[in-house]
Amino acid sequence: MINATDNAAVLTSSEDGARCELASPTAMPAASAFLWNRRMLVQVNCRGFVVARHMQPEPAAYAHAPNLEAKTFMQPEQPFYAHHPGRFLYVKDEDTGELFSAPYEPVRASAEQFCFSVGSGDISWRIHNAGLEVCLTLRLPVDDSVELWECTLRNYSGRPRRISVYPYFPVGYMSWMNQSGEYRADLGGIVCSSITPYQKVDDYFKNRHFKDKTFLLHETTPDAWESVQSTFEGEGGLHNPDAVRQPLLGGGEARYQVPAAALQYRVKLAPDEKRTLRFIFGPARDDKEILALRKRYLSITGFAAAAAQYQGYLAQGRGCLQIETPDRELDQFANHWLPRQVFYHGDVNRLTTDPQTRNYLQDQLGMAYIRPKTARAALLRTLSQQKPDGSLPDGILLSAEAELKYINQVPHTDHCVWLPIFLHAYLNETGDYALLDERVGADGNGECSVFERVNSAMDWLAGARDQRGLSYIGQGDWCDPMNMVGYRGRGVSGWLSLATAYALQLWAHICAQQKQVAAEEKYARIATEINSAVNRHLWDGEWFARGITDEGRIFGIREDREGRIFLNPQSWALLSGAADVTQHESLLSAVEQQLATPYGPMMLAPAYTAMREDVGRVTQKHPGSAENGSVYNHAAAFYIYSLYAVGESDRAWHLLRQMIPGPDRADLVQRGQLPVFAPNYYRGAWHQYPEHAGRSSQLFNTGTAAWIYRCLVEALFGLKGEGQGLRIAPQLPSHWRQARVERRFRDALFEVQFERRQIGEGERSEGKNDKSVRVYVDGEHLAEPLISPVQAGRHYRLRVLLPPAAAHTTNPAKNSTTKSKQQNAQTV
Ligand code: CEZ
Repeated sequence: MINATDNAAVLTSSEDGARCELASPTAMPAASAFLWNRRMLVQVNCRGFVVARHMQPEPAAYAHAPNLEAKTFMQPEQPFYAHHPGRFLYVKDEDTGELFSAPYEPVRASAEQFCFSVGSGDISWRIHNAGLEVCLTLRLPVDDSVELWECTLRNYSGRPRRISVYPYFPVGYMSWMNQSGEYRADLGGIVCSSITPYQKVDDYFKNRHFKDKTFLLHETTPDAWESVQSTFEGEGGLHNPDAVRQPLLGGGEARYQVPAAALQYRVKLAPDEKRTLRFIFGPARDDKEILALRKRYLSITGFAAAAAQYQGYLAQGRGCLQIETPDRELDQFANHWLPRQVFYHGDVNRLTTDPQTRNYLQDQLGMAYIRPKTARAALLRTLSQQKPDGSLPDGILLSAEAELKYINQVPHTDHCVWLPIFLHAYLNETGDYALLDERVGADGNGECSVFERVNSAMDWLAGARDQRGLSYIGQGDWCDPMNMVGYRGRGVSGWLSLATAYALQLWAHICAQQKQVAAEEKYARIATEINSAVNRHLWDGEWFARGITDEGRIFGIREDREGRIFLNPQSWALLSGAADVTQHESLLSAVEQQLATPYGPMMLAPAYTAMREDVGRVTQKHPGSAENGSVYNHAAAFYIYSLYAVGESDRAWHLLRQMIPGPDRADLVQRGQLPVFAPNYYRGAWHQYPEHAGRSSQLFNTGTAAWIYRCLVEALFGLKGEGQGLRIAPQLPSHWRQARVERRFRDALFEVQFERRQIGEGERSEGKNDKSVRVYVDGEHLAEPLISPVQAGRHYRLRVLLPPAAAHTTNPAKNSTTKSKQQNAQTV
């Protein structure tokens, strides 16, 4: 057992930050990492449990639970249980009968050394147990649904060993209609077959091309095998299965029984001898496909080629920023993990076929910094699905067969808002104003330019308001489960009103650049009207309310015992300018007093503890989870972005830093997450349930990634595109003395050295309060901190001198979090 107060590091990272290593399977038992490719996604936890989906074209499992599983989207805080799908390797000493399993489940024998090692392109373990080292590595190829597993055993016990090694890959309850499993010598492994259950004739025609087989193929022929799950497990249970207590697995065939893929290798290892085994595991339609995969991958050269290709794939997602700052953990997160997460979202759209429109546009906003041509195509695709009235559908269909599912069958009112928000980022990053002239056809409303389509989306937004001038919420806005504020058609959203004002302002700005003066004036005027309406109806004295229900009740206000203050209206009031300077001060302090936690700001507080039928499903979620008062990182990212927008650099930095787990042990253990992605939330309800606050959802699907990347590029380091140039307006935290950054921008490279001027330097000539940033390009001082035009292919060397920090400035994050984190430390 590892204790949270133990000083030994639970987590280490490689020098360059590209690997993150966890030294215990129990300190953070749900800690996970993920790999994906264009066809599949695997989330692997440190103990060996796995959630995997492949696309056919809808997401489907190929290793199942032992009971009938409901089809659902990726869920937060996935519970694990003994028979949860996973990938395991039992190791038995033939002489002593001693048994352990790698990585940790199902035997749970404590190892002399445990290391869960996560790289950008692989997930590995190194286990030392009973004089044996077991290394397991999982990789994916770029373009097939198949897991590539390599297992190396080494005898470091100093004596000859006789062991049996059993890869055990449970396949689970495949189908109530038809399932089986058998060893296939001709294919070289265990193949489990099934028929996806259905009842409607139509479904037969949809399903008949499904990959209903699950295979585990070996490179080296095993000594024995078993494909009946219950025979393998027997009465001993998964932690001590009957089958491994026998000299040899029994070779059983599953005939309408729950199948499993278990192999046995009897191995003799001399001292220091090593043995490597390779396997592939995945779904397939038929034998032919299984054989083809075997041929393509199942060899040392096949694995090596796939690994190299995968690294090439990941290199496309390396992002536009490399940083070297006084904060090593931030560097690692920003250089390796965050752009990887942005690329995952943008390249495969969270492996959905009907991404929510707002998610799609925000994920593609992130892609503007990574691979802008993908972002461009996504905008065109979105507009090609615009409705004749100018509104956008709830999800964007990515293929002809795709259908709107789950939440996309519930009408939400905010989708159009994300168009100018996307365009603002995209146009700044690329300068690709020609996009606005592209012609786009859409069903039922002919062909017109992007510019015209966005105009009509803005007109729709401007029109979808009540007599007070506030935006209708319908069955939800950005907050999906806020479904009952306005379901009777009258309720309005404070957040959406502000977001509409902000979107219209951004669009008015683009209209101005396009010399569309009338449009500019119109949208700017409506934005001002909305800001006034919000002030008139929703300013509660210290902060902005969240909305007004169908019955005319204002909520998110002082009188509310629960859901008293919401974060989103405050952030977007800063962005839209609805908050004047006094309101700005007041709402920041309200947020700090009521929403701050050591893990970031909560999305609302106090969390609801009972259903409010005039607010909706959000109030039914467990207090402190998801939208009901967690540290919902997407909302935290909006807030951080808005703080930067109003120049609150230190506050913004403090919250941005809180989003990354660690580096101190108590914080890592409390969050239970590796700093290899931003999760959609950390548990909130900090005042109600402090012992659970901070716990990560482990869900890496989140709009957070794009926004935080944007904050780093454009705000923290202030290397922001504008018209034909790059503007330099950094907002480094005041305790940083220097930083070094490489920024790729429109095919040019900027090597930037930031240095903070000392107090005294330049004081005489420019006065003590000189807050200006001085920029030198290749040694020459720039009168204005703007490089324009930017020459493609050029390597610019920039020296950026920042104004001196005020004498009292300290590191706010370190000071304010440490105490609370210690109070909150848990022993595990
Ligand atoms: O989904 C996210 C959505 O994908 O919730 C966000 C929303 O802005 C994103 O578009 C805030 O509501 O339906 C539910 O109750 C779920 O909680 C979803 O709202 C949530 C998923 O957990 C994320 O995958």
